[in-house]
Amino acid sequence: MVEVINLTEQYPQALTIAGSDSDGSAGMQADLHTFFRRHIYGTAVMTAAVAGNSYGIHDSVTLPTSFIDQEFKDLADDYQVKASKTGMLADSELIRTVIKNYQKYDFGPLVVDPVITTKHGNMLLEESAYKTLRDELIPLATVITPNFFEAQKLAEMEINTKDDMIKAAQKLKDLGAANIMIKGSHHHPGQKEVSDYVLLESGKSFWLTGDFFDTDRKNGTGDSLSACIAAELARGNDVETAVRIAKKFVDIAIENEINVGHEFRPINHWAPGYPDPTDSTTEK
Ligand code: PXL
Repeated sequence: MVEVINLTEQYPQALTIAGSDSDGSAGMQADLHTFFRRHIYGTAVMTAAVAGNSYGIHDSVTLPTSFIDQEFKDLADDYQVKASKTGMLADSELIRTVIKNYQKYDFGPLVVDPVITTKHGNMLLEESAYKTLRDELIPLATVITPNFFEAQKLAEMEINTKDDMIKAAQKLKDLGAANIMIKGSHHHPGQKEVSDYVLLESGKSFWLTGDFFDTDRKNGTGDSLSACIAAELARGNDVETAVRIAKKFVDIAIENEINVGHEFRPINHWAPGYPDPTDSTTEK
C-alpha cells in the first residue's frame, strides 16, 4: 500500500552534515539517497567535498566556516529538522563550527558517524582532529556509529575479541555518547557473519548479526547506516528500533547489488526496504 502523505502536518525532515562525494556512492549523496528511500525529507549542510570515483579520491576541499554558518541558519529559519547526522568533518575548525551551530539551533537528536578514512584508505579527518572529535563532538552524540577501525582509534585500544568490543563500547560511552553501535570486523578469512554491538543509554546491550557479503560493492555503507538511524529518529522511532532497521536496511542494500562504477562500488539504495516505509503491511 502506498504511503499517504499528510499535507497538514510537517513531513519528517532530517539533516546530514557531511562532505559531498562526486561519484554519489558515499558521504552526503549516500545520506540523501537513504533519507529519500526511507521517505524522509533530506536537508544537507555541506562541510567539504571530495573529487573521486570508484577507483579512489583524487582531491578534496573544505567549505568556508562562514558558509557553513549560513547553511545552518538558512535551515533553522525555515525547516523543522527532527534529527541530524554528521559525516566527513575534515578538521578541528569544521568540527567546532558544526558543534557551535548544533548547539545554537534545535536540529533534534544527533547521530555521529566518526568518519576517519574511506574504503580506499584516503584520510577524511586530519590526524590532529581526532581529539576534537572525541572530546568535543562525541559528548553531544545521541548515537555514535564507529566502524571497527574507528572504535579502536577512539577507544584507544585494540579490538580482537567480542569482549574487546564490549569494553570499547563502554569506553565510548564514558566519553559521553548516549548510545553506541560498533560495527563488527570484516577481516576474518572465510567469515560468514558480521556482528555489530549496540550499547544503549539505558544500559541494555545486544548484538546485531547479519550475513557477511563478500563483495566490492560496499561504498557508502557506514554513511547509509548512520543516515538511516537519523531518518528513523526523525520519524519518531526510538534508538533501538532505529538501529535495528538501519542494520537491515544496509544489509539489504549490500545484498541486492547495483552495477555502477568499476572498483569500490556503491550499495543499492533502491533495494526493497525493511520495514518498507511505503508499505503499511510490513512488520515494524
Ligand atoms: O564513506 C565515508 C565517506 C564519507 N564522506 C565522504 C566520502 C566517504 C568515502 O568515500 O567520500 C565525502
